[in-house]
Amino acid sequence: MTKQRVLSGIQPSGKLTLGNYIGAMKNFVALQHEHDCFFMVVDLHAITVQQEPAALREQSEAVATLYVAAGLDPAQASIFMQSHVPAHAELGWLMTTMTYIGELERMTQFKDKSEGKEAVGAGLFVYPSLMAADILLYNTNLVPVGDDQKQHLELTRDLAGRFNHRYGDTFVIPEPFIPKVGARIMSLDDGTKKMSKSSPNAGSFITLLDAPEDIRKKISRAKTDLGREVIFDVQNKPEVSNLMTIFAQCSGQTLEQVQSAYEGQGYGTFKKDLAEVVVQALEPMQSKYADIKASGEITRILRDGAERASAVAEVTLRNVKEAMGFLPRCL
Ligand code: ATP
Ligand code: LTN
Repeated sequence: MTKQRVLSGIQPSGKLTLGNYIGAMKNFVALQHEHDCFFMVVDLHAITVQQEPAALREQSEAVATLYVAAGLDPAQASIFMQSHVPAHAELGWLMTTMTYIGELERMTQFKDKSEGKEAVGAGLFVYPSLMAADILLYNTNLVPVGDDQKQHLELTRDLAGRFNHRYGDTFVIPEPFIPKVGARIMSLDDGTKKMSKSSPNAGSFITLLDAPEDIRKKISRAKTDLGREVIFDVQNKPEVSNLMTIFAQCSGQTLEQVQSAYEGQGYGTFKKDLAEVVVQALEPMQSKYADIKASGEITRILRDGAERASAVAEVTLRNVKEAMGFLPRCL
């Protein structure tokens, strides 16, 4: 059987959170051995919200380094910066012309991120067309993402189908790959909101590089529902259920195992143990992060990754342009 192509990306719009790890990166690592994988740092997406240049540089390098620290092997998976492969911006434009305004207006991420803002950049609006280009450039079969990206994936599938119908079979129709547990880790201060790295309240998320004492502090302050039982019930106990999901994902246990281990015990003991489980889960990643950073090898990893990615992306882009009727450039 030929290997399936897997592609995904994370924005360098802040420090990566436990939500990014549980919802997406854990699956990147799991998929790399069986599949042909491309994982990028989507810097062109991050600038749809204003970024300070020094912060963008630092965060971009941090995300790439965390990919490797979390267990991605650059020999197995191509790791690269989106902006190092110009085909993304170019196909992004072509896909924007294939997208209807009504489709973009329905995107909940756009509605959430633009809500209450006076000046909203046009890039934030057309962002899903660029994401579609990212995916379609690589003939991607599977896209490992968290639950919040489902709608963007649906649009990508619609755009690929529309293109194929209009210009002939060109794109592979991709499938989302979403974890059964942990696809939507919630904020520590509000069990109805997604944990997000760009939240203004740093107490609402745990970053992958948080120091153990910060992790303990954030978990002890995490909002818990009324009552005292550790029971998984998303409807009535969203905050505790979220903490139980984090526990299960960081310890490798099932939700049932977590629930029965804490039967009859209060939130206090549970939260204390949860903090230790999270600290232990992140410790190997944090020490590997420090080693990779000190070695300076990320530059080479990104250069190799961009080379492998460009080789695939340029072929697709050439086929797309030919199908659309662009005059070929003969050298
Ligand atoms: P931002 O807050 O800047 O929008 P984000 O934290 O939502 O960023 P992204 O870069 O948009 O992160 O997402 C990277 C990947 O992590 C995506 O696959 C996304 O679905 C996943 N992800 C993000 N937040 C969560 C979460 N809270 N739970 C599960 N998966 C998540
Ligand atoms: N939209 C995604 C990031 C993203 C992505 C992609 C994910 C951009 N391009 C391609 C998967 C495949 C997000 O906000 N998390």
